[in-house]
Amino acid sequence: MSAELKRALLERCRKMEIPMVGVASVDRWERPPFEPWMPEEFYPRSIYPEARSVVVIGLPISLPVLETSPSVWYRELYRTVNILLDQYTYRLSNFLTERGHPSVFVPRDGYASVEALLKNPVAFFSHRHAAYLAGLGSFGVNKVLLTPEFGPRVRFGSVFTSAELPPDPMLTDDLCTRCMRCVRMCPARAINEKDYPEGLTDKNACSVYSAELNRHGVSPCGVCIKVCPVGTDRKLYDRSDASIYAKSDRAPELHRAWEHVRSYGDN
Ligand code: B12
Repeated sequence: MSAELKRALLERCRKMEIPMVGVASVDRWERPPFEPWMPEEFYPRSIYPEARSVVVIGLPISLPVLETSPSVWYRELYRTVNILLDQYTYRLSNFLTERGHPSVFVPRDGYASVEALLKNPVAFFSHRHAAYLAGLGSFGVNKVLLTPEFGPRVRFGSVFTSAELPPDPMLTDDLCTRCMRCVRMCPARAINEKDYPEGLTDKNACSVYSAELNRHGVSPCGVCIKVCPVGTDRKLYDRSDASIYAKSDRAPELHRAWEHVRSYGDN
C-alpha cells in the first residue's frame, strides 16, 4: 500500500486545482454494496486486468450557468468540464505510469453520439459507481451521485491504476432529502420516486429528450441536477432556496435572465 504515492498524487491534484478526489480499491466492485449491481464485465479488473485502484476526480458544474439550461451557455460549460476531466485524468494516469505504476484514464462519457445512446444507453464503465465506491457521495432519487460540496452538480472522471493506493472510506450519510423536485420537474418524466437502485431513470425518455435538445444545439438538459437542494455550492452562489425554479414570482429577475440567455444561439 503506497501512502507516499497517494500523498504525491493528492498534491498533484491540488496543484491542478482539482477540488474532489477519491480512491477505491478494485475489490470494492467485487462486493456489491447494493443490488442490482452491474455485470462483472463492467468491473475495473475486467476492463484493465492490471488495475488495483481507481482514482476518481470530480469537477463542479457552476449552478448559475446550469440554471439557464437548456441553453448554449450550459452546453459550453458541459463541454468545457468534459474536456478538463479527460485532460486531467489523462495527465494523472501518466503521472502514475511515469512513477512505475502503469495507469490509464477512462473517458468521462464513452459513447459516440446521442444516437448511440438511443440504440444502447450504456457505457463500458460507470463513473458514478466509481465515485460512490471512492467515498465521494451517495445516490439521490434523481439516480445520480450527490456530494456534500456540489450536490449532483459534479461530473466525474476515473483513472485505473496498478498502484495499490490506500482507499478512502465510503460515505455513510444519505444526502438525498427526498424533496422530489427532480421527479416533479423532469421535463421528460424520466425519474420515478423510488430510491436508487430500486428505481432507475427511464433512460430512453431521457435520451429522446436529450436528442431533441441536441437538434437545437442545446443539450444536455440537467434539470434534475439543477433543482436538487443538496450541496454547499447553493450557499456560495446565494441559491439556498431551491423553490425558485418552480415559480417565476419567487425570483423574477433571475427568470428574466434565464429566458434572455435561452433566447439566443440555438438552432
Ligand atoms: C449513458 C449516460 C446517460 C444516458 C442514460 C443515463 C443512465 N445510464 O441512467 C442519458 C443520456 C439519459 C444520461 C442523462 C444524464 N446524465 Co449521464 N451518463 C451516461 C454515461 C455516459 C454512461 C452511464 C452508464 O452506462 N454506466 C454503466 C452502467 C453499468 O451503469 P448503469 O447504467 O447505471 O447500470 C445500472 C443499472 O442499469 C443496473 N443494471 C441492472 N441490470 C443490468 C444489466 C446490464 C447489462 C447493465 C449494463 C446494467 C444493469 O446496474 C447498474 C448498476 O447499478 C455516464 C458516464 C459514464 N461512463 O459513467 C454519464 C453520467 C452518469 N451522466 C451524468 C449526468 C450528470 C447526466 C445528466 C444530469 C445530464 C447532464 N449532463 O446534465 C442526466 C441525468 C439523468 C438521470 N437523472 O439519470 C454524470 C453523473 C454525475 C453524477 N453526479 O452522478 C455521468 C457519470 C457523467 C460524468 N462523467 O460525470 N446519461
